[in-house]
Amino acid sequence: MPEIKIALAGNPNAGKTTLFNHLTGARQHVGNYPGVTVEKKEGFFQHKGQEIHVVDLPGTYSLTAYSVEELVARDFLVGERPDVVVDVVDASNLERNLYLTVQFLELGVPLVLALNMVDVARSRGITIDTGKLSQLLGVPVVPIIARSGEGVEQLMDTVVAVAADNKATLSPALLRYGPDLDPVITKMTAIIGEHQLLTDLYPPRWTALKILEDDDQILDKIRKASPPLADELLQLSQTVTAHLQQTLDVYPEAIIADHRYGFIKSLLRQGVVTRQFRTDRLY
Ligand code: GDP
Ligand code: K
Ligand code: MG
Repeated sequence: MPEIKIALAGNPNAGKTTLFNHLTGARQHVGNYPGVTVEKKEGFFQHKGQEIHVVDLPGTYSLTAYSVEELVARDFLVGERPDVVVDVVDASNLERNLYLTVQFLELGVPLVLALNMVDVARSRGITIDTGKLSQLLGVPVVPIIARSGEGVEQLMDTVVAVAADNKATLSPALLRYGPDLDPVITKMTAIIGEHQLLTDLYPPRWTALKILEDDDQILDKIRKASPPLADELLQLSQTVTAHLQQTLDVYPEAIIADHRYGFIKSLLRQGVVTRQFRTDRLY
């Protein structure tokens, strides 16, 4: 295969840079993303003869338009289309880290989960069933210890396999957002899909969610593409927002976040995580 391009993404302190350094050694270059002062680290390495170009993305907890790091990360993913996104997840903080994972799934990027810091999780008595987690998320999960390099070879075997498999791309996850939002999301998604609004960049359902989250960057792009459709979509968003404000005193963002956490909680409850009581450390 010609060179493949991968991105390391994940929460701050999940171990992205440790993994990046392990992979690239001295073959790395530090610059900035165009127009912003966010550091961009890129590097090259070979895995079993396959040349790989790797970018260490800024750490983020979400993919909103509220911070420059989050904008840089998502613009890179939709603009540069890496062959594989390696989501570096802190195994000792699984629930919080998966909040970003869910958003990658909704964005429909080709994902491999690097379940990092399994040594830390283990020392806290946490065991994670990676097979089960993989099955429930629908993406490969590979346990690693970035600091020692354990598991990194298996991770790269998986990354190369996913890059070779075009089927892995663009099957965005379908989370439910409850009786208030689901109907309007369906309606907006249909309008966006029918008129192919920003569909070269985002899955229609993702764009609909961003409009409901009042995402300035996406709203601007839609206005530029079609002012009448922007009006129509904003109207739908404003109507449901007013209703939610009146009945529950919340904004759609809060409902969306609640449902993402609900999805993760129910997933983790299905036997993914086992906790062992360490009586030796309690007393
Ligand atoms: P980043 O913010 O995602 O780039 O995270 P870093 O690579 O800077 O890692 C954050 C901290 O976690 C550093 O102190 C690393 O040495 C440590 N770290 C990274 N991976 C592991 C691991 O697998 N096990 C342990 N115990 N520590 C790790
Ligand atoms: K850091
Ligand atoms: Mg880092």
